[in-house]
Amino acid sequence: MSREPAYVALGSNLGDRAAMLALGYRELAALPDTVVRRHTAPVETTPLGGLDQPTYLNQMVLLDTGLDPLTLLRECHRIEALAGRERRELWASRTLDLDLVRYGDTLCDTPALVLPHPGLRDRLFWAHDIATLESHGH
Ligand code: PH2
Ligand code: MG
Ligand code: MG
Repeated sequence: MSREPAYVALGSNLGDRAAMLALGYRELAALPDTVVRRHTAPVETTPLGGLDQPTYLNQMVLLDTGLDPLTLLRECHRIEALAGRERRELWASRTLDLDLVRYGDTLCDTPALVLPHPGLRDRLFWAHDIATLESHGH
């Protein structure tokens, strides 16, 4: 079965942030037809978006997955809910955020999903994590 490389960014700035990222990682690794190929170490990052909120812990994983992009996105939302994520306002503090940053060479721009993730433009830590994961590819 063919699988695609998918970069998923994990972020948390509420509760036990390290435990939230670990939960996200575990759940992503347990998805059907999916393996984690590589991951970066969690890093502290300054909150973007101009809101006064706690510091984030961010991490990125590289999956090989047979799930299509929308199915993977739906699974990400399910895992966020499992972590007690409440969706209130845009960019509010969150226990766990899972963003699909890149999915193979797929380009798409729909209300449900934009690929690559537009946040790549201003998130240097994402670009850095992708470069790290790519440089160790085999
Ligand atoms: N996510 C946001 C808003 N701001 N800032 C950092 N440092 N890291 C994030 O993951 C992040 C953010 C909305 O998703
Ligand atoms: Mg996000
Ligand atoms: Mg998100």
